[in-house]
Amino acid sequence: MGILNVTPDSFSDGGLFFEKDKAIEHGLRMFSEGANIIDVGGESTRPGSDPVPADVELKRVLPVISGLRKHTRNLISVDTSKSEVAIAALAEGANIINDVTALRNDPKMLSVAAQTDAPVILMHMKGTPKTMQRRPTYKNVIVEIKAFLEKQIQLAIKNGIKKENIILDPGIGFGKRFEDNLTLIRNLSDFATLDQPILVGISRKSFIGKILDVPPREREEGTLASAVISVIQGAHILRVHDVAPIKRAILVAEAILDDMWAAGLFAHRGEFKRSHAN
Ligand code: 7PJ
Repeated sequence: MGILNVTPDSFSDGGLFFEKDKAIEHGLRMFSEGANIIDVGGESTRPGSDPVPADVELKRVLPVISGLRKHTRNLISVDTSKSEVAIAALAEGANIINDVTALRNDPKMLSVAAQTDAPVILMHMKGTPKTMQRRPTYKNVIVEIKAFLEKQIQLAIKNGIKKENIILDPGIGFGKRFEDNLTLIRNLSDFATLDQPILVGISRKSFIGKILDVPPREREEGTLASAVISVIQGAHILRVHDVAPIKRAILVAEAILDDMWAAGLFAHRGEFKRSHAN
C-alpha cells in the first residue's frame, strides 16, 4: 500500500503532493513501482495534529481519487474516519476504507461499511492524534491491542460488516511508547489468531528516527528492516512511502521465506497462507 498524503502538514511528506496533479502523478508512479493499493488521505494524523472539517478533507481527496480512477483499475483506499468522506470517496471510485479510529470516530461509519460492502481497515489508537503521545502506557501491549481489535471485529460483524471485509492494524506510533512499537513488530505473529489479514504502517515512523537519530526523509533503510521483519512475522499489507525499494526487498524476502514456510518454519504464516491463498 503506497501512501498518498494530500495534506499541507503530514509529518514526512506534508505539502509535497498537495497539488492535485502532482498527487495523481505520484499515486500512478507508486502503482507502476508495484503498489497494489494507494491510500489517499486528506487529514494528517501525526502526533499533536488537529482534525480538519469534512468539507476540507473532501476538497483534498475527491479530485485525487477520481483522477486516479480515470487512469487505473487498481485498488484505492481512503484514509478517513468520517462517514461523509468515506461515502463520497467510494462514489468516486475508492474501494477500501482506512479508518484509524477503527469505526469509533463516527457512528455512521459502521453502516457505511456494511452497506457499501467495502473492506475496512480497523486500526488501534490510544487517544486521539492530538493526545495520543501524552504518556501512553500498557501493562501488556499485545494483549490489550488484541482485545481491542477483537472487540471492534465483533462490533463490526454485529453491524453487518462481513468478516472477510475486515483488515486489522496494530497502529504503530499511535499512542505507543518506543518499546511498544518494537514489541508490536517483533510479536506481530500473535495477531494471527484473530484470523484476519494484518496491515502494518512502519514507514519512516519515529521509532526508526529514535534508533538512528535521523529525520523522516532519511528513514528508508530503517523502514526496509522493519518491513522485512513485519513480513516474516506475518504482515499481509505494508503501508509505505517508498514503494520501489520496499517492493524489491519484500519480493526477495518472500522468495527466501517461501522455502522456509514450506519446510514448516514460521508456522503462523504458513497456516494463514494455506487457508487464505488466492
Ligand atoms: C497509519 C495510517 C498506519 C493505517 C497513518 C503516517 C501517519 N493508517 N495512517 N495504519 N499511519 N491503517 O503516515 O505515518 O499505521 S498516518
